[in-house]
Amino acid sequence: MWIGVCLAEDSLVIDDFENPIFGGPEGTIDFGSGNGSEVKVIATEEIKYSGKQAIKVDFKAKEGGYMWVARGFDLDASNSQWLVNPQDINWPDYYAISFYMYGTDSKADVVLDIKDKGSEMWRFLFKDDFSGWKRIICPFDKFFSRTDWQPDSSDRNGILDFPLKSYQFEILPSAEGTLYFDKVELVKK
Ligand SMILES: [Ca+2]
Ligand SMILES: [Ca+2]
Repeated sequence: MWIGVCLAEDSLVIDDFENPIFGGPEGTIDFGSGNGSEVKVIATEEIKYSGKQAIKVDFKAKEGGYMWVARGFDLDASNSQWLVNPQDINWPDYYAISFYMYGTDSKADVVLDIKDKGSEMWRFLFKDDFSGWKRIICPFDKFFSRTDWQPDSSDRNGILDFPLKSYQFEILPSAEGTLYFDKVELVKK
């Protein structure tokens, strides 16, 4: 039977963590920490949302410390690119970036930062206040330019300039535990 309905794709998958996951200069994921905080990232097949695997992030976020888990372009880990080149994305079609997080209801403050074309860092704040997988949708107009830190090369112009270059997850102090992330998408208007 012919069904005359064609559902338009409402999301573009930009990352699914299906490749080997490792850090370092040749890494496929850019992660690190300082001032007493710790973070470790591995791939896991046991808890995943889509495909064969997700990333498992073990962390200790200490007061005064910092940590990050990043994927994208122009990062220190040279093989951490998304599935899609940012230059090939028609950014005006999308209003949000989304991802899946496996929460533990720890009440920890978690952030998604995005780095814009001018290397300005923009932040979206949320809480680990649920258990299991949940899609977190982060509209671009809900991000704010970070005032606590910016890269030296940042244009700091207060404008979210596209194309974006990278995104990163961070867990804010004080918190300790394990979170899983999977399937990062851009969401159509
Ligand atoms: Ca996956
Ligand atoms: Ca900017």
